Order: sequence, then structure tokens, then C-alpha cells
Amino acid sequence: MKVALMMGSDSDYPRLEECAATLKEFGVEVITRVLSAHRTPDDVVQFVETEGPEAGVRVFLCAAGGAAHLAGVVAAHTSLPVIGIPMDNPPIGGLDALLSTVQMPGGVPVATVGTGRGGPINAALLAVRILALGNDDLATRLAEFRTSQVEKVHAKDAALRAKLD
Ligand code: RP5
Repeated sequence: MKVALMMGSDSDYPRLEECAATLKEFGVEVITRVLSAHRTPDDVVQFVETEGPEAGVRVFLCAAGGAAHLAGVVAAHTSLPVIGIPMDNPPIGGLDALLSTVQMPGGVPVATVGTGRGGPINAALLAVRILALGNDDLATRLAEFRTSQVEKVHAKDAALRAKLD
């Protein structure tokens, strides 16, 4: 079971490193590709319909900025889950990509995460949750991750209270 991390441009990658790192933390194999809905539309279709599924891809993560149509185009060509990651590019700052990604017509679903740092991380975690439905090992790792997240917040809470007291 692999996840495809697709992006409209290599300029998106620096903001996707935490997404890739999160998937790797869970031991999920990632196929990373620069594929543009506008600049290389035929390559997108070839990857989504043929190359990706043949390589074991089960979830598509699609990052794009501006007129962000990548996730929607991918969703139009597959029945696998598609998660859109809107990039917070200038000059508009991500609202353009957010609306382009999230406002899909009924019948062609794209699960869209937020803009900013949390979006790419949550995209990875949502992909892990989807894969964990059919993978007990991943489900266990996900439960451990959630427990460790609670412990980290408890530690931060204690540290802040100790500092303020
Ligand atoms: C989008 O256009 C890409 O996803 C990227 O966010 C944006 C700008 O691309 P470059 O001009 O940097 O290649 O399609």
C-alpha cells in the first residue's frame, strides 16, 4: 500500500516535506511526483489511471497553489481516495487554492485539508487513517501516535504552568 504525493510544481515541495516525513514515520511508502493539471495534463491521467495503481498507490495526495485544479482532475480519473492540499502561495495567500480545491461538484469528492503548516501534515495523517482501515499494524501505530500527542500536550501544559507559577 503506497501513497502518491503529487504536486503541481517543484516549488511546492518545501512546504510538503513534513507531509512526506509524517508518512515515512508511519512506514508508509511514498511515490513523489511533480505533475501539473495544466502543464502536463496527459501525464497526470497516465499516472493516476495506470502507473500509480500498478505501483500500489491507494491514496492520492495532491498539492497545488493558485488555480489549484490538480486534486479535482485526479479525482475525476480515479475511484481511489483523493486528498487536496492547497498551497499558500502569494499573491493571494492560499484562499485561491483552498476554494479551487474544496469546491468540487457533487459526485467527484476531494477531501481538502487546510492551508498553512497543518494542512500537509493532516493530509498525511488522513491518508494513514484511510490505509489503517485495512492494516492492523498501521492502526496500532496510529493509536500510539495519538497517545504520544496527548502526552506531549500534557508535558507542554505542565511546563507552561510551572513557568507561570
Ligand atoms: C501551481 O502553480 C503549482 O502547484 C504551484 O503552487 C504554482 C506555481 O508553480 P511554479 O510557477 O512555481 O512552477 O500549479
